[in-house]
Amino acid sequence: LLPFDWADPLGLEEQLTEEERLVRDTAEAFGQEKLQPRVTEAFLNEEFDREILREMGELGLLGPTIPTQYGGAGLGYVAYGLIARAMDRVDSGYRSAMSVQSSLVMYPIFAYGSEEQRMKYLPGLARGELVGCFGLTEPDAGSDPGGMRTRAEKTATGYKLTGAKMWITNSPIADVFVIWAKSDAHGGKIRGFILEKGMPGLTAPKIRQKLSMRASITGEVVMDGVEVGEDALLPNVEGLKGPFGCLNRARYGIGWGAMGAAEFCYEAARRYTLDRHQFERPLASNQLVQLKLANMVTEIALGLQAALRVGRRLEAGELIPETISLIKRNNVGKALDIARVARDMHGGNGISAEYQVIRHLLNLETVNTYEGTHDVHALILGRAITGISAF
Ligand code: TGC
Ligand code: FAD
Repeated sequence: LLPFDWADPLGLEEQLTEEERLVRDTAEAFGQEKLQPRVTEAFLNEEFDREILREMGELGLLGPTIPTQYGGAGLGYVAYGLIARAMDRVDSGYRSAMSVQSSLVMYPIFAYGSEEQRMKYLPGLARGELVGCFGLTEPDAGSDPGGMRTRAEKTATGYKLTGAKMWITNSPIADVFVIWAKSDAHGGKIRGFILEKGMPGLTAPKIRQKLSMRASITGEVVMDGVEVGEDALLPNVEGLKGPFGCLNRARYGIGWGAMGAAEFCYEAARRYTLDRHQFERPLASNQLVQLKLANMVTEIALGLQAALRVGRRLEAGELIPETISLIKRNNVGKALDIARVARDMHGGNGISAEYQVIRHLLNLETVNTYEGTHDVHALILGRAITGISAF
C-alpha cells in the first residue's frame, strides 16, 4: 500500500513531463516570492503594479504557447495551465493579467494576424514591455457578444471605429487594444482590429470601487471615431469564431487557475483547523470539519485531472470547445464553493484580509462570471447534449 498524499491524491505530479515541472516550479516560485508579499496591499488599495507584467515577461510566463520566433516560449498547453494555476494560487487578478496578455491578445495576433503584425507586437508583448487588452464585452452586450454595437466604417485609408467596451481587464494601462467590431465593409461581420494607445478618440477610463478582483485593473474602452489604417485589421478571421477562438484558450487556463485558488483555500483551511483548538481539541478532529476537507480535496483532485485531460487533448490538436466549457464551469463553481467553506472554517478570522480566503472568494465571483458565465456554459453543454440552443 502507498500512502495517501493529501496535497496531490491522484498523482498529478507524475503525469507531468520534466519540462512542465520546471515551468511549474518557476511560476510557483515567482508567485510565492514576488507576488504573494504584495497582493494584500494591492487588493486593499485597488492597485495593479504594471511592473508585474514585465517580471512575468522576463520569466517567459507571457504567451508561453506562442512559438519562440515571435518571443513566446513554445510550450504546450499543460505548461500554460500550470502557470495559470500558480498565478491564481496568489490571486485570480494576477492570472487575469497573464491570461489576457497570453490568450486574448498574443494568441489572436499570432493566429489571425499578418506576419508584419506578429513581428510588430508579439516580442514586446512577450517581454511585458507592451500591455495588451481584449475588448469584446459592451455595456449592452455581455453574454450575447453578437449583439455588439461597436462599428468599423470604411475610410479611404482604413477604418473608423466608434463604440464602447465595458469591463476590460488591463485597458487603462494598455498599449495594444484587440477590439472586436462589426465592419460595414465586410457585410456587418465581426472583425478584429489592433488599436494603439494615444490614437485620437481612444480613451480607457478605469472602473473604480470593484469589490472583487481589486488587484487587477479593469476599465472601459471608448472609441469616438478612432481612425486606423488597413494594417490594423486582423486579416485572417471573420465572425464570432475570432473572439471565441481566443476564449477557448483563456477559458481552458481558467479551468486550471480556479484549482490553484481552490488549493490555496483548502490548504489554508487544513492548516487552520489543525492549529486552532476549541473544546480542548483541534477543530480538525471534528467529523464535520473532516467532511469539508474531504469534499475539498475530492473536487480539487478531480478538477485537476479534468484540466489535464483537456490540456493533453489540446496538445494533440483535439479542440472540443464544450469540454472547455465543462472544466471552466465546473472548476470555477467548485472553487467558489471551496473558498466559501474555507472562509466559514476560519470563523471570524475568515473575513480578515490577513487570512486571504475571503479575497479568493470575492475574486472567484468574477471568475464565475467572466469568459462566459456559469449558466452560459451550462447552456453551451445543454446545446451539445440535446442539439437545441436554449440561449
Ligand atoms: P454561435 O452561433 O454559437 O457561434 C457563432 C460562431 O462562432 C463559432 N463558435 C466558436 N468557434 C470557436 N470556438 C468556440 N468555442 C465557438 N463557439 C462558437 C460558431 O461555430 C459560429 O461560427 P460561424 O462560422 O458559423 O459563424 O454564437 P451565439 O451568438 O449563439 O453565441 C452563443 C454563446 C452564448 C455560446 C456565446 O455568445 C458565448 O460564449 N457567450 C459568452 C460571452 C463570453 O464568454 N464573453 C467573454 C468576454 S472576454 C472576457 O470575459 C475576458 S475576462 C479576462 C480575464 O481577465 O481573465
Ligand atoms: P449578462 O450577460 O447581462 O448576464 C447577467 C445574468 O444573466 C448572468 O447570470 C447570466 O448567466 C444570465 N444570462 C444571460 N443570458 C442568459 C440566457 N440566455 N439564459 C439564462 N441566463 C442568462 N470582457 C471582455 O471583453 N474583456 C475583458 O478583459 C473582460 N474582463 C472582465 C473583468 C472583470 C473584472 C469582469 C467582472 C468582467 C470582465 N469582462 C471582460 C466581461 C465579462 O465577460 C462579462 O461580464 C460576462 O461575459 C457576462 O456579461 P454581462 O456582465 O453583460 O452579464
